[in-house]
Amino acid sequence: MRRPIRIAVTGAAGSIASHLVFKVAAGEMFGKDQPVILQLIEIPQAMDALLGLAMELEDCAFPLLHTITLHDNVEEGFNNVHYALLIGATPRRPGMERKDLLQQNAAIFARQGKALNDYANRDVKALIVGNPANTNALVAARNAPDLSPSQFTTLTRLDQNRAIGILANHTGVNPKDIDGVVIWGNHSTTQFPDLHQATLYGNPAMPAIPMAWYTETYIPAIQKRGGAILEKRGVSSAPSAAQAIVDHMRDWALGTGPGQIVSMGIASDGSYGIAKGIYYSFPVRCNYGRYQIVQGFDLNEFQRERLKFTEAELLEEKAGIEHLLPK
Ligand code: NAX
Repeated sequence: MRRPIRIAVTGAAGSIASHLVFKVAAGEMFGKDQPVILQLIEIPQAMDALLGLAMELEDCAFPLLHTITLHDNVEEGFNNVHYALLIGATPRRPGMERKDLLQQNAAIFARQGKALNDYANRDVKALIVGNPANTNALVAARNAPDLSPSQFTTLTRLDQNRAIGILANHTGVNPKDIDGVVIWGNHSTTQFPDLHQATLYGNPAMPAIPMAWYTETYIPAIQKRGGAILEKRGVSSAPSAAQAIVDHMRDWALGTGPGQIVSMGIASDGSYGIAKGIYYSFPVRCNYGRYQIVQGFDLNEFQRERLKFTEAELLEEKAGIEHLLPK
């Protein structure tokens, strides 16, 4: 049996984490032979709910669940963690301006970045899910000077899974026979779900898809899917978000399949002309715990415009919290 790995989860009593922790404890994220220690973190007011969740985890008697620890602060909760899933964030409340939301979350993620820097394992891999995820990741990474910006990533796998699921339904192709679907940019309504490199059974997808359906129905449907689910269910996406987090971390830690392309929000290195440093979703492949941007796509005008549009939003978000970033 392997040695247990330590996984921190913030917002652990919230909707997404309440689905996620059972999947992690069942071995869906890191494999059926990898014991896990769950370090669950909440705000002080939610500690009772967190204790209840921990009791349910215990009641599953998962063989891979080595230990559960509960924390009301990240400084303790991040101690020695190998993986950190940063899900908790301040939600947008009625009447709250977007800039207030950015600033309140910047304060939370600055503290979390510092805590990872000071207490986590030196090789920690962090995934930021709490919104605005891409800008929260920038804040966290900039507050962790002893870690590499590449140790921080953001979730666009839910957008990618949505893009594949809806395409599969429309074409009748099984999701496993669809590859090369890319989400570029911000996890927001400006994201660009790109099918230009996508394949169905290994053949280019674009010739099989009417352009009007792609631009007028498909792209907006992916961009606004979160809102559509909220409207129907009255609660925001949680089981699908938990599945996407499992997919993202599993691929990052254990590697993508042969030739497979996935989308991850990562610190831009300037690839495809995107401003360096912002957390932007790119097509990547993962191997041995590292990821690499897939290079060499020959982007047309339509694609380039959309890449720039979502980049502009991220630059604007960054400008809104720039004064809070350490120099
Ligand atoms: P919930 O409101 O159900 O849960 C959030 C939990 O976080 C609460 O229990 C709260 O007490 C806790 N929390 C708040 N601040 C905290 C802090 N500083 N430290 C520790 N815990 C804290 O939200 P849920 O539906 O679980 O969504 C969580 C976040 O994910 C939201 O910000 C949401 O917008 C974001 N999402 C991001 C997605 C992505 O693809 N990047 C998709 C799903 C989701 O919408």
